[in-house]
Amino acid sequence: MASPGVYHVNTPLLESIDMSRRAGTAVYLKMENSQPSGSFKIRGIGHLCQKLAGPGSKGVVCSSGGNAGMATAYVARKLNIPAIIIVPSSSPELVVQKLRDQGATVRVVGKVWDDANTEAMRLTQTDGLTYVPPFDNPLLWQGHASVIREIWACLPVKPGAVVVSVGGGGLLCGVVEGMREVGWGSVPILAMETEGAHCFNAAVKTGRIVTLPDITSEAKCLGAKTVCQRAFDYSQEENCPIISELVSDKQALEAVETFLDEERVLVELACGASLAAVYSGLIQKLQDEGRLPRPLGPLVVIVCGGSSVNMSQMQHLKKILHT
Ligand code: PLV
Repeated sequence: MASPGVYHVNTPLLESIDMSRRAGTAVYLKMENSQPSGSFKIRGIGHLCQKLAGPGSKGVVCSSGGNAGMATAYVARKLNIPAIIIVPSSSPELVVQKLRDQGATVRVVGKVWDDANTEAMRLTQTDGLTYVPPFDNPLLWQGHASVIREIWACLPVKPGAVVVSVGGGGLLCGVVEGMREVGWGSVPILAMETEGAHCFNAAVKTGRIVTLPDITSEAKCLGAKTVCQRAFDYSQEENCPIISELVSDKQALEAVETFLDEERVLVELACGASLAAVYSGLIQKLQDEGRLPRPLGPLVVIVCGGSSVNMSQMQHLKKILHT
């Protein structure tokens, strides 16, 4: 159970023997999939709602690929206030159903998250609802930073690197802030995206923020067309070692399958992008290129989780991605 007024739980940090063997260093998994709303999002959104949406609030509105919506709906239910969640048509039906089960009103607007967000902003202006952004707000980053404080409290040594998935960059910002807080600011962060949902990588490569023309990845929860300014700013700081890497949807899906097989936990494609850093041999490749040290200290993977997955969704993805 979470403490009163706090919505997230302290999740397990598990050492994985199979992943350690593959990575050539100890791999620790921070199991954010076991948060009440199914992902890390509850950390930042719980914190933001506590500050901005008290019990007297008219309600909250959140634009989401799914998981930010799940966290918002969960917190609103606990606060006893209404929640409207706007998702794009690319979010699978199973997410819409889960959001309704949490008591939220769900509206499907537009093709990708950016479209849904325009509608959420409109409702904030017209209906006086509190806007819950999925990734771009300092209160979210402060909340997400708690994931690093928890890891710091139970990991005996400084990690060699930390692996995170990047959508709009909110988790990345929280991780950077948390790492600085605990004195791990020099530890490399491996920022993972899928090809076709690679707004952070595109910005890093181009040297400025760019807006992707479309989201072509199936990892819809990584599907923001533009990364948030702060995440890009961190990538430009000399003392902030962020390595931006991409995997294909196929690699992310294979990672989800291997993780299910070996660790007995089902996560969505957005999380598979991080897991693929280990399963696709990327860690060794970065070591070969001199971008990560060899030997490498313990590798911490934030298992960000996600609710957009079940066995039939897996079968659907296997079919369209030909795995
Ligand atoms: N998902 C957001 C943004 O979608 C959402 O609305 O749920 N891993 C999982 C399982 C996620 O759901 C997300 C974000 C991320 C990673 C990436 O986090 P971010 O957006 O803070 O970089 C469009």
